[in-house]
Amino acid sequence: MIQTPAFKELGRKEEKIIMAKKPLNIGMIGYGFMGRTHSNAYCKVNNFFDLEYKPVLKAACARNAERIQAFADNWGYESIETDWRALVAREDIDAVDICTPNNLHKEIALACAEAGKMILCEKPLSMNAAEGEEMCAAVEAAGVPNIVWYNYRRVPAVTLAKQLIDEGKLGRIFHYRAQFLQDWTISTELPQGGEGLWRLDASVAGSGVTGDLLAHCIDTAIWLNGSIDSVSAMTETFIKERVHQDTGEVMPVTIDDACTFMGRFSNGSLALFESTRYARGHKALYTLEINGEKGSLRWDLHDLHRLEYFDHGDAGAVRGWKSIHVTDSEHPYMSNWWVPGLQIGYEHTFVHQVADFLKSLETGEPAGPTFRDALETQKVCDAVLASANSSTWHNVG
Ligand code: SOE
Repeated sequence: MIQTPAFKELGRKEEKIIMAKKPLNIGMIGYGFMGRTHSNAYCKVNNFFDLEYKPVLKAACARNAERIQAFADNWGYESIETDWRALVAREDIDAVDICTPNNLHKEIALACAEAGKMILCEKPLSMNAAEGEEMCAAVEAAGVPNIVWYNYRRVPAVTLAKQLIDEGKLGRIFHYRAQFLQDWTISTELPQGGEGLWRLDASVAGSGVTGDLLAHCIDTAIWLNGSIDSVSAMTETFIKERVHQDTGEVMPVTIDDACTFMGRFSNGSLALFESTRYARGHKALYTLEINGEKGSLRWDLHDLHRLEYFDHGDAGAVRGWKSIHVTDSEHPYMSNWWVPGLQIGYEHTFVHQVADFLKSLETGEPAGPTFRDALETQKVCDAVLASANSSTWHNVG
């Protein structure tokens, strides 16, 4: 263990706050984009949410000592490790945040469960459902709190959609439509695999857009509209070969660049989902629309603080789509932030997830999505890929 200067400089004021709360010692494995969003959330959560627990940034871990030290210094982690096994073995770590590429999730999660550590795992849960089953069995046998970072559930507008649906405002649901569109892999010059590009290597990521983007859409959909029973999918790999960063050789691309599927939910409604990294002009356009007997809802990540709502119960002359600016103190999570009318953004969804996770430690009521919830999403992803491979309908399960 190497102590970072940031910890040594910790002011007396912060020490007092830590002592007044129950510390939850975090061990972070990974330092990429998600390592940053999660670290930011741990730092902010107690400033805005009244909770018994306070995350303490105990250790950050990655193989490259210089880079993980820089990451640790930036976020205020007390120490670093260069071997994740050493981090998991440490007695001063309560909860491990798995922010590694997907092919390491299972091994680390199993070790954490065995060591009795809580786990906050980056999405998708695993490479496939078989791995996810093992992970669920391990955390459930060990009885350790666990959660997966499907953050979009906690955009206040999406949480409001959940409330409206649960209140029966849409009535019987007929259609659920979702898209996640990006355009960052269109260039044929882009290599695959290795640092920063492991999402393009199926042996590390498990799949392409299905596990990376559609998984978000599926998690939200199951949460809002219940389970998906069967799917019919197609995938495409538009660029068939790319240089692999690790070997320098041109190799076949084995991920799905685009995936579209239709399906049936258990409640009888129809699903239509699309994700791609080839939608020129779109960077992270996650949209969803739900149509019910009494009303419809529509949400768009590029305008994330708005929820569009059509209420068929409105008087005919004024009936129409309304755009709810989800910034009022009565809206989900918003009373913890600024004053009505002032919006929040992407990073706050991670703060909400940490807040809910810490609350769940107080109440003993698990915060979702647990590993078991995320396994449902994994099963749908598996069925989607199997369906695309066989060009036939597949049941989920
Ligand atoms: C991929 O580009 C990515 O960063 C995903 O991995 C995230 O889960 C998604 O939220 C944004 O896009």
